[in-house]
Amino acid sequence: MFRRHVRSWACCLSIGLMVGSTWVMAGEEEKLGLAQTEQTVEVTIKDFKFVTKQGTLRLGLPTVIKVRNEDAERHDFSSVMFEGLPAQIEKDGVIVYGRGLGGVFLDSNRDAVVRFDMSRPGRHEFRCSIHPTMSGELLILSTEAV
Ligand SMILES: [Cu+2]
Repeated sequence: MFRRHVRSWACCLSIGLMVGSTWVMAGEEEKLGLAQTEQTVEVTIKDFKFVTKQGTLRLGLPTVIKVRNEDAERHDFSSVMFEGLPAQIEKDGVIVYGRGLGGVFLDSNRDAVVRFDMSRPGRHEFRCSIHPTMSGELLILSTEAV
């Protein structure tokens, strides 16, 4: 009687685990689906500082950097991370394409969007060329590290 009870409990448990693992697999698929789309970084310039909001950035995926200058002062978002890569910078309704774009100047309360495919993993510094003390960085993971 007791043994039978234990067995049915174990049976329930294994069904629970099966259902659980199916759910996890569905979650993984969803994650892969999301990975196909753009990954976004938000950079806000405030009080002569870069404030960066980034999730996990993966190699080779379309990356969108949204930069906003909330200072009264003019700033610049520049980096060698775009060097040699095709990039697109959108500002004031104008889109500039090119390889070797160095960055973008931003007047007070203006924003810009930079799009590119990151092809080098690691830490990538960006800075303001007008104010050399201003700098920030993005961390790009290689797919193997995830
Ligand atoms: Cu600046």
